[in-house]
Parts: sequence; C-alpha cells; structure tokens
Amino acid sequence: MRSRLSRISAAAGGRRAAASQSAGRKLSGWFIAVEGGDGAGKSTQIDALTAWLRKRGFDVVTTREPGATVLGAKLREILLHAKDREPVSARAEALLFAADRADHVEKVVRPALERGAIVLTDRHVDSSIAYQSGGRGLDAADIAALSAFATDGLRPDLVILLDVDPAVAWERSQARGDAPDRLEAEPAEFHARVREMFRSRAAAEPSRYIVVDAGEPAGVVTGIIEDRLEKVLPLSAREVAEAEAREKALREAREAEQREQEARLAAERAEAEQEAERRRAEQEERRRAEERRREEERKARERREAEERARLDREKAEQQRRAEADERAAKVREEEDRRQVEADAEQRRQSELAVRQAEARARGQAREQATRELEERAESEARTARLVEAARRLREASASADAADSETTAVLPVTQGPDKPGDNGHYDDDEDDDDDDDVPRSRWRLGNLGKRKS
Ligand code: T5A
Repeated sequence: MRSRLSRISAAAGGRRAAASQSAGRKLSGWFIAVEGGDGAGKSTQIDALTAWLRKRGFDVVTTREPGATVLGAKLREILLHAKDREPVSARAEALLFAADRADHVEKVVRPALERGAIVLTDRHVDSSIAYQSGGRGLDAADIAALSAFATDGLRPDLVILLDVDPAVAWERSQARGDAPDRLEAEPAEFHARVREMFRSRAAAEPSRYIVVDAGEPAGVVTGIIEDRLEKVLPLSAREVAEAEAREKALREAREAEQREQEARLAAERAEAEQEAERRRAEQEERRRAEERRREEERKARERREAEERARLDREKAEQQRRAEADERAAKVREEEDRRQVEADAEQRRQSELAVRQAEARARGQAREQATRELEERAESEARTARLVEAARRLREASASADAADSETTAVLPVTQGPDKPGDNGHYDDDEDDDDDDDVPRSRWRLGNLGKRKS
C-alpha cells in the first residue's frame, strides 16, 4: 500500500510536470502521442490502450491528426486524399498539418487535458518533424517552431513510438486492401528517412519516449506499452479513490488492530498485575506459614530443651539420689564392716578370753589340785615342818600368783565367768579337772613358781 500511495504522490508530481510541459498552463490531464510510420499499428494500440485505461478508471479521449475537428477533417481530405493529385508543396503541407494541429489542440486536446483526461492522439508534432523534415527535408527547427506556434507551447507528456520496418508496415497496409494515401505512396526511401527521424528524436529525449518494437505481434506490443505506462502513469481517480479507500480501510484496520492490541495489552497487563498480586499473596502466605513453622519449631525446640533440661535434672537428681544411696549403702557397709570387725574382734577377744580363762582355770585347777595335794599331803603326812612350811610358802606363792592372774584377767571382760569360788575362797575345780589329779599339786605349784621366778 505504501508503494501505491507513493505512486499517488508521484502521480500528483507527474501532473505538475505535465502542466509545466504545457507552456506553463496548468493542465491536470495526461497528453500521450502515439507515433510511427504508416501501418505501424498506431490505431490498433490506441484502441487497446484506451480499453485498458478506461478499465482502470481513467477518462480517456482518443483523437488523431489530421482530421479530429471539422476543419481538420477537411484538411485531412486535402492532405491525404485530394482528387486533383496536384502536388502539395512541402511548406504548404507543413502549414496545413500545423493548421490542423492548432485547431485540434484548441478544440479537442486542451479541453480534455484541462478536465483531467488522458488524451491519446494518433500522431502529433513528431509526425510533422519526421515527415515534413525527415521526409520532405524541411528544417526540423522550423517545423518544431511552427508546431509550437500551433499548440501554443503544448507538448505531449509522453510519446509512444511504434518502430517497425516500413516494408513490414507496407505489407500490413496492403493486406488491409486500402488504397495508399498520398504520403503512404511515397517511396521507401522517404519512409526510411521518416523512421530515422522518429528514432533520432526518441534517442535525443529518451525520458519522454517509449520506443517499442512494433514488429512484434500486436498483443505483445500492447503488453510492453502497458508495462511501460504502468511505471509512469499516475493512478486514475477511481484508483486513487480505491487506494484511499483501501488506505482508509487499512488505517482503520490498523487502528482497530492497535485498539485490539492495546486492549489485549491492557488485559495482559491486568492479568499480569493479577498474577503478580496472586504471587505476592502466595509469597505473603508462604512467608506467614514459614513464620508459623519457625515459631512452632522454636516452641518445639524450647519444649525439647525444657524436656532435656528436666531430663538432665532428673538424671542429675537420680545420680545424686544414687550417689546418696551409694553413700548410704557404703556407710551401711562400712558400718557393717566396722561392726563385723568389732564383732570379729570381740569374738577374738572372747575366744582369747575363753582361752585365757580356760588356761586360768586350768592353772587354777592345777594349782588347786597341787595345793590340795600338798594340803592333803601336809594334812595326811603332817610330818615335816618343812613340808608344811613349803606348803605354806606354796600357798603364799599361789596367792601371789592368783593375785597376778586376777590383775591379768581384770582388764578383760568376762563373758563366761569362772565358777564361783568355793568355800575355801578358791575356784572350785571341776570334777573333770581331775585329769591332773595324777600330778602332785605341790609339784605343779612348784613348777609354776619356778617358771615365774625364772
Ligand atoms: N502526416 C501526418 C504528416 O506527414 N505530417 C503530420 O504532421 C501528420 C499529422 C496520416 C498521414 O499523414 C502524414 C503521415 C501519414 O502518412 P493516417 O490515416 O494517419 O495518415 O494513416 P496511417 O498513419 O498510415 O494510419 P494507418 O491506419 O494506415 O496505420 P496505423 O494506424 O499505424 O496501423 P493500423 O493499426 O491501422 O494497422 C494497420 C494494419 O496492420 C495490422 C492491423 O490489423 C491493420 O490491418 N496490424 C498488425 N499486424 C501485425 N502485427 C502488428 N503488430 C500489427 N499492428 C497492426
């Protein structure tokens, strides 16, 4: 579409250029001349181009030289089909063609261009220069000046030159069966010069000429011309309107698309904001949940720590209790050991005491036995004072020994006391102690006395 709009803009520029080519007069139409030798196919291409242009919406005016006006028709008849066959002088011929052109431009071409039409003319200034200068040998500048005078400076915006070998064109005309007009009847050299003049003019100003090989089939020639025109022609009013309508529709579509896009973007932004808000809410909820979890963990940790402290306290108390129990048990064991030691010591003392007591009793019994034996001897024998005295000393010795024994035994507790002393003040010897009866008491006491002395 942009290229189409560029072409619309270029078309406006083209129209301004066309106006400038029309001697400064503002003409909004396009002026196209179709040129070429006789029988080159100008009428054929004009018909095709007219149909093509009108199909595109252009206002097309087809015309020709000579003969487009009433005056032109009379001049054409004089110029091409005069019956008297009197030769027309070259200058008169040039003037008559110029007269036809002047009337043609004033009455047909300029009005059509002024209203914006595309004017397609079959021949114009180039034919005068080609035929009257190239063919007849008149000065080209004079012919050009004469035409400029006739057109009041109007020049075609574009010249389509159908270039073909005159011989080929002659055959086409002959094939049509028409009798050649006065100029067609000119010799081949004449037509060769005409062709050369056309070609040289096109070569001198290529931007204003479209030169087409008219030896190609008519349809091919038409296609070539249309392609060339497509590049230079402005858009028709209908095409401009259609282009503007398309541009408007496209602009509206773009605006609608832009509105739709803006609405979509707004919806996307709103959705994104909602999504962001939802994510923020989720994050906040996760943060709060995390805080709750950490708080619960902290509380659980504090509970565990409290439980651990309580457990440690319990363990410590248990250890202390066990230590105290162990200490008490140790003390109990120690007390029991001490008591056992004391009991053992007591038992030993008792045993020792018993032994000593037994020994003391045995010694007492032995002494008593000895004493009794001595006394019995003393009593029974009563013989000698020495024995009595001895008995007396023995008794005294015995008493001393008893005193010593009493001192010895007094320091030990007596759990099993000796037999009560007898009436005689001595311990009563057991009947069983009579084992020593066989031993004389005096001798025993003496023996003991002897031990103590020693
Ligand atoms: N003259 C004119 C001047 O000397 N000075 C001037 O200033 C001016 C304005 C005008 C005569 O006046 C002279 C030049 C001329 O001699 P005219 O009536 O315009 O006379 O005669 P022509 O220009 O010769 O017109 P024609 O009709 O004869 O020739 P066209 O129009 O060029 O050719 P056209 O289209 O009629 O075709 C001729 C035949 O060829 C066939 C067509 O079907 C037709 O039968 N044809 C093709 N065949 C094969 N291949 C193609 N590409 C064909 N194109 C067309």
